[in-house]
Amino acid sequence: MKILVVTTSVDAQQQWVEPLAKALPDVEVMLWHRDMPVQNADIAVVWSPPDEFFARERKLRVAFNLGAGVDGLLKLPSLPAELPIIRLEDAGMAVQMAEYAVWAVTRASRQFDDYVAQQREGIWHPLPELRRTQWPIGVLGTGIMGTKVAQTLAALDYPVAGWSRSGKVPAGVESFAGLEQLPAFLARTRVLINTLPLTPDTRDIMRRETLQQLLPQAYIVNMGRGDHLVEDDLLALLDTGHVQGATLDVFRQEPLPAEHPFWAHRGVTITPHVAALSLQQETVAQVTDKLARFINGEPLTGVIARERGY
Ligand code: NDP
Ligand code: OXD
Repeated sequence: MKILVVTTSVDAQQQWVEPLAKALPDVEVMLWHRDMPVQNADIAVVWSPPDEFFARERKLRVAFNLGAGVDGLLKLPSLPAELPIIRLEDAGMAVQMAEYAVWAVTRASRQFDDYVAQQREGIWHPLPELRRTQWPIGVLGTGIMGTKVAQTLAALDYPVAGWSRSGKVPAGVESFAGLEQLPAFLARTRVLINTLPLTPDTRDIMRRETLQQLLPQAYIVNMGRGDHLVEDDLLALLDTGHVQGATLDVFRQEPLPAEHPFWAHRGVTITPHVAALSLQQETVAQVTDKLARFINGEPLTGVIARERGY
């Protein structure tokens, strides 16, 4: 049995190949290189692989994704239609997403950004108290990531709602389901936090028409994918003041181009796609466990439903 690891990480050998080889002593684990001959590998462990990899390795039985989102994988033309794709489920990422959301929300609602600005000016000036009812939060996508985000913010007593296809939300979070309930969800939301997967149904979901339906002085937090947000529409709504600010981790083009207006915009905070990192120990443990189940023909979770795209 042979595993090929394909990632964009510079230290993939140490980060993924060596720990996987240690955890799976009976399996050959190798780092894939463009210039190596075809390996006829059985298993792929990937993050952002090039299309060429799937064009060349035609004997694969399964591909494990080293992340939660599989949009980058599913768009590859050479990815075989029947190849089972298994994604990471949580693996230590959900708590990081929740942390990121708390950071973004409290900077705006508790005015921590304003205090940083005041410090720079040497100003000692307590600002008015926070009324949580003035900061209703709406979480787009209440899967593994969105559930943790919604639960964490609800535990801080913000009014929180979640929007998904099924309407499944954790206790204490208001539920909205499907496109028909999207307008009502947006109309009660001031802080919109995106944790959706990128699919044909969710692409561009945050655009002028939807963002305009948010409460005034809205705030946007995007941790899903860059293609969920129409960036020019956000910039236009920041200019009108309908949106007061945004914290963005993901972008239509990554790395964000040097000339992009987000870099210098006062209302925008950016991070380089790090809201949640794939943690080595948790990821290797999960991939190893799922691999053993796959080999033994046992049921396993995290299998992508190709027709719905997540
Ligand atoms: P899940 O599959 O567990 O959850 C997806 C959620 O989105 C579900 O609630 C699902 O609804 C909902 N959803 C999907 N399509 C639609 C739709 N058309 N309309 C309404 N709701 C929809 O995924 P995860 O929570 O594990 O991950 C979500 C995404 O977070 C990833 O795909 C990735 O893009 C992003 N991510 C970003 C990271 C970062 O560092 N920035 C790190 C990790 C993940 P239902 O429950 O009804 O199926
Ligand atoms: C993921 C990511 O999808 O890191 O896991 O974006």
